[in-house]
Amino acid sequence: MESPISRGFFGKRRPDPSRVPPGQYVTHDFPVLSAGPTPHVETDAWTLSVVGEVDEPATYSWQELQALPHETVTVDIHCVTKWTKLDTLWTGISLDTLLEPAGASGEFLSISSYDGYTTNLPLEDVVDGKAWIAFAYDDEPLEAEHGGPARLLVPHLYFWKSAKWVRSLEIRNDDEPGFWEVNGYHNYGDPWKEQRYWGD
Ligand SMILES: Nc1nc2c(c(=O)[nH]1)N[C@H]1C(S)=C(S)[C@@H](COP(=O)(O)O)O[C@H]1N2
Ligand SMILES: [Mo]
Repeated sequence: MESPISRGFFGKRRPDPSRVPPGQYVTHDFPVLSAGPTPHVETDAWTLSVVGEVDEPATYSWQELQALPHETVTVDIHCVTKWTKLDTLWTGISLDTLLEPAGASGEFLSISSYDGYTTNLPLEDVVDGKAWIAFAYDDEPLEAEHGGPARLLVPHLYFWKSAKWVRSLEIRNDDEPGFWEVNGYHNYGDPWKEQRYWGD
């Protein structure tokens, strides 16, 4: 029989270093990082638009978004302020589900949020199951301070790319640096390459 002591010991084992990018430490909290105050957007006033270089622009109401197929994923997230949180559980809509019917044809994605925040990504970083519009965290509705009712989730890049309170997805032919990207953060933000700031 396994003793409680060895269980406790193994439970406190250091996290698998192959899952922690260079310069990061593992946290068990969920820190809140916002550039400004939390906007409170009611779901009946909430919409998400898919616009720009698309065949069919679309605006989803909350009910229309909820009617799309949901996915639940467990992913590791990495903030440029050096915390990493392993095995976070999210439910949302894959960006593939929004971008395929729109017929997106540009190279870049520019995201705008209800607080005025913007960020930018290559389109290829949000297709093929790499990004979601997440509305639940740990099986609970996403809290407003973490981006509820819905946020972008792009776990393979630093977490500033995961725009909270997401409002529109604009497909573009040219790259448009967002809020942090014009203020010194790296344009791409790969945590495994430590792309924190301009020139990294
Ligand atoms: N709309 C919006 N999204 C945002 C931000 C913000 O200020 N506004 N901050 C970004 C930054 S810098 C980080 S690290 C994460 C933090 O998400 P959290 O507060 O849920 O931990 O959200 C990102 N998304
Ligand atoms: Mo951040």
